[in-house]
Amino acid sequence: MNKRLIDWPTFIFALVILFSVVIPLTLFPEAGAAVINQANEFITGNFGILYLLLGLGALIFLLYVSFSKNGNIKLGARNTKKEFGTFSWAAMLFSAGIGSSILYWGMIEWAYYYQGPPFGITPESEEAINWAASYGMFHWGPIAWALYTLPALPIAYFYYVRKKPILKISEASRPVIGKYADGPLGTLIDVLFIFGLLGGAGTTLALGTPMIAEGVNHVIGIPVSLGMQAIIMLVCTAIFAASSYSGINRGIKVLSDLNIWLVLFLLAFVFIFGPTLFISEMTFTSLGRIVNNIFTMATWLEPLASIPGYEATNFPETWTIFYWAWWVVYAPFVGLFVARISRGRTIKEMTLGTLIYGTLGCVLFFGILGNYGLYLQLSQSFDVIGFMNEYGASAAIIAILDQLPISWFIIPMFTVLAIIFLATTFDSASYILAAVAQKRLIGGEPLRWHRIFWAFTLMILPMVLMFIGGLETLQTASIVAGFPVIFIMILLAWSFMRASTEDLNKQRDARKSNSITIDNIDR
Ligand code: NM2
Repeated sequence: MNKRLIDWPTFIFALVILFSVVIPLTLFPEAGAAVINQANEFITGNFGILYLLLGLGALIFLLYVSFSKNGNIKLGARNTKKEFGTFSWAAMLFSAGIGSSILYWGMIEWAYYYQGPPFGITPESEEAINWAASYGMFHWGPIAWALYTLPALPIAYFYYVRKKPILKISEASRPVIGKYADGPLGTLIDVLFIFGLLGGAGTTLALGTPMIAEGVNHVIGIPVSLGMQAIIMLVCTAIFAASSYSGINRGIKVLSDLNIWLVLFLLAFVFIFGPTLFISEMTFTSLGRIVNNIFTMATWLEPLASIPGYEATNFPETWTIFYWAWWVVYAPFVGLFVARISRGRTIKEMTLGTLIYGTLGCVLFFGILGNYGLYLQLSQSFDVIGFMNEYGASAAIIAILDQLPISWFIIPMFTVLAIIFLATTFDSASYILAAVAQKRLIGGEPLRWHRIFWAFTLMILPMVLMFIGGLETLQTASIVAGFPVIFIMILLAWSFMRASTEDLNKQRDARKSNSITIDNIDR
């Protein structure tokens, strides 16, 4: 155990912030929840525009970079082979960035839009149905994936091109903040990122645990209780801690591959045994609707809401802004992780690969799982909405699955899949948290005990909140915890452009004067 490798200021500061949230929330749960809710409303009500600008800006920026000279830069020396084949790469990327929440929202998001559609449309009308089938895909589509991809650029660049064995957000900001990366500003950046990720993980667990609990209840009949949910959290933690401990080339990779195979089976099953024609047509039509309306959806802030007397839907705050905030808190982590697994690819391959595979994966979930539920509702085979409004979303998800043939097999499989999905996000998250709270890596990996430490730390906040009955407060934890991350994102984009353009210019000058060139520019 090499304690000198730990970045103590970052490590301690992050824990201090975590406990300064956990302790007051434990002592004063109601007042704490009220403060958090007010902060959420304040941020989404006043700064929503920042999130939407960031989302759209990130997509445009990435498309620009991919097709510019900077996009041809190879991550590694000219002859470096890709460290992972494309299947494993895409599987790891998807499994890291997407957790159990896609099973939750993929199945049920349409039901919320159907009852509370955007743009002042009448609830449960035909227009509402069309938007209900499209909006989920949009919230998990190219803009969301652009938020994920943006931080990967500077991080991968410094790690493989400038060959710094450090996986830290502060390190990736160095071209802009210079020597301050080593001082308190650098620590602050890393701590804010860690705090954001803990918030994002809280949102994930607050949604995922009750759903897994409903699945377990359905399979073995144990009623959903606090104790049972706590055991579920602990089992999940044990799984992802073990996977993180065994590292990227073993646990994390094996679990990600397994995850993708299982999920492909589930999706294929629902597609074939569900209403295949309806699913295909609705998915295709929704994609067209999104392409047609992407700017409208990506910029809709319901400005009239600030006019007194206007009956606001709050759709942008509740959905698009909340979603972008949630993607943003995860983004530096996914960026760090994507960077770590992308050795041997070019910036363009990494960027377009993430955008395309990520979006496609999410389209499959929403297209197949979501439209299956929608079909049940519209064909009146099962009243999903009625069931959801009475028993809650988690129970409705399991009830939808119960309509499938051999549901005695599908529901346990779905439950196990949710656990694996959660584990494959949290194993990489604890791996990356350990990397960030370390001064440097040994053999490309953070210390093992350190990974385990963060695995359990990820669980502290949700566990505490669950016992004081605040799991709902945590569902929006991403928003407050993630606000500062918006600025870190901008810093990261700037940093990448500055460093890579500087290096490209140096190379061009070196060519002109026939002196040495940089090794890593592939052409
Ligand atoms: N995102 C993709 O809970 C999860 O599935 C992890 C969630 C940010 C909405 C990520």
